Amino acid sequence: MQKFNKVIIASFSILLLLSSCSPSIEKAPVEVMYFLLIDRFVDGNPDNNAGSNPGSYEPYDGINPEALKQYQGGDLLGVTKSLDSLKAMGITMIWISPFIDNSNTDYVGWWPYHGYHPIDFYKVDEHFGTLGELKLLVEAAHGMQMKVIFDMPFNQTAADHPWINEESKKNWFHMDETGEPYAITDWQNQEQIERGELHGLPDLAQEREEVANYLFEVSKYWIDETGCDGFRLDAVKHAPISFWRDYTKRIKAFAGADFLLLGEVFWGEAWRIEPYDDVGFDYLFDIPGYYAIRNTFNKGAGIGDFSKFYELNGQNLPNTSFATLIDNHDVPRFNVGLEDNAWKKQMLALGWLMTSPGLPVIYSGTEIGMKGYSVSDVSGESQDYLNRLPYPKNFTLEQVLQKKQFIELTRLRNEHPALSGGDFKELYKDWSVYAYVRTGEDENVMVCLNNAGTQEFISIPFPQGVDMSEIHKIYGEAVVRTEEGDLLFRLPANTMSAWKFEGEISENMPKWVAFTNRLSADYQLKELFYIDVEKDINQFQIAGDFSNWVAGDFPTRRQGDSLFIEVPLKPGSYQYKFILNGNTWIADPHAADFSIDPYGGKNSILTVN
Ligand SMILES: [Ca+2]
Ligand SMILES: [Ca+2]
Ligand SMILES: [Ca+2]
Repeated sequence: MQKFNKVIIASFSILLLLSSCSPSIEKAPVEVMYFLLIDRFVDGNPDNNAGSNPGSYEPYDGINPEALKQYQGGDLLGVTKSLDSLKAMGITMIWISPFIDNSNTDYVGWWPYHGYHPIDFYKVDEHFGTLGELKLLVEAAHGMQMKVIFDMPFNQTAADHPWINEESKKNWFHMDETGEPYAITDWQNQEQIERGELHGLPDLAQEREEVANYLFEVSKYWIDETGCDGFRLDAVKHAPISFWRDYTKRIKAFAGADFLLLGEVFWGEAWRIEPYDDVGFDYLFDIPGYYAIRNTFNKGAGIGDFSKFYELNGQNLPNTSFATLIDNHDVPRFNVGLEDNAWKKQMLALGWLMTSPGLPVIYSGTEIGMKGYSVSDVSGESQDYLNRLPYPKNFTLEQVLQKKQFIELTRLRNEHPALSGGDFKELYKDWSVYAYVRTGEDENVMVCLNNAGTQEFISIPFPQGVDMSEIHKIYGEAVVRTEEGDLLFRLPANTMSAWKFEGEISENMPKWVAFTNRLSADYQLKELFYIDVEKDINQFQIAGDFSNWVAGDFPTRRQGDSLFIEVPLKPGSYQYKFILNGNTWIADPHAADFSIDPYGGKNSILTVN
């Protein structure tokens, strides 16, 4: 069996933290955002694939990654045609990569399929479609109560933007004292970060009034033409804060307070994002949280570190609402480095995203477990394009099933507003298990994450006044049973589960502090076995070398979908079997190891340390 007794053992030291360390939750609409690269998503019109240069298009054959440096055919019409399936997936908001007209040549071998090399801010790129098709997308999305967020790249232009050769536009770009552009070499120097060239691209001087006005007029144009619902602003830390302060104010004044502004300040440390806390964006990306999620759910770091990240976010950025993510187009996909359990781990990370404060942003392909790559997987100068594979035209059976599981998560988020807007309180954390409550207006949702590759078992005391019979599981496979006023959780490996209940939890919360490892010393040697109930099982017994292979008189109980049996065992190695209905001997399906018995069957093996 799995060693889920590990947490129960009295020597285990348990941290109880009941602090409320949530980020600001003032703005908490029930939304799930989906981010897609237009070129990599769905091809709605093959006629535009080559754009104005046939050399720009090279469909990826699944083998040669070099083709990923070129356009793949996705377009705005493809997004519009996919709205039904996005809606069915629980998506309420779509962030599309920049559609603004990009350079018509490659840039050191790379085509600007991603959209971040603008050549005409007032045009739709010919690969992606027409202004009419852009309007159609927004209109169709609105007809389905979905929002569309445009990606605005305002830090730089394409290397061959016509302004480069215009004398009157010379001071629209940042130069050094000698009148030459320069690269960012010191990433601690904010002036360089703002004025140096990113990826060698001409760097706009947003502190100049005419440049700021131009970018504002461009923004107004797209809002006026399309009625879009917001902007995702690219490379925010690479333009002056004074520009953003002014820009956000002007956009809100023009488009209204509800027009969403999401800023990309790509720093992994909360203190470095702090200067942007009150600049006027509705949301900033939670890059510190991204790293925490990656470290904990991909690399196995402890929950304590994980939780600390969020505490720091709250301390450094009290006014910020976060757009949360497990990955995006600029980093390796979440599953890079994970093997067999990649999907389970990803679902766990997404489970956190869907039950924690913030605006969850899902990178296209996540819902079907699209594989990502690290630089070491394929030789190449950048890993970006390897994490931007074209979205599959047809799903495998596995992907169909994965998408169904993903939908269960968005449904959980969308059907329980406490998960978006509720207060966040930690209930319990140890190395691998994290439990918290989201306290909403009408209901409370309790969530338990088990980041261990083994089944774990924890107990949490419940406050007086909460009727435990009214606790309903709304997600996951964990089993809860009550014992002397405590809730005992059996948490399957690498899973999340959630329950809802009513009650005045905020009032009662201080009483929860009484978390103790309440199990007495003799409990230390008890092992808990269980079997999931199948039909026709009415008696569950165990026999092994610890009982001379006689069905022992051990306490059993039924809870939820499982039957439990408790056996006192001293440290050592044991062989055993389960006995069902007094006569059917079977191996423990959850055993960590097995041996062959004298009759050719299987004995389960358990080692108690
Ligand atoms: Ca196309
Ligand atoms: Ca173009
Ligand atoms: Ca800049």
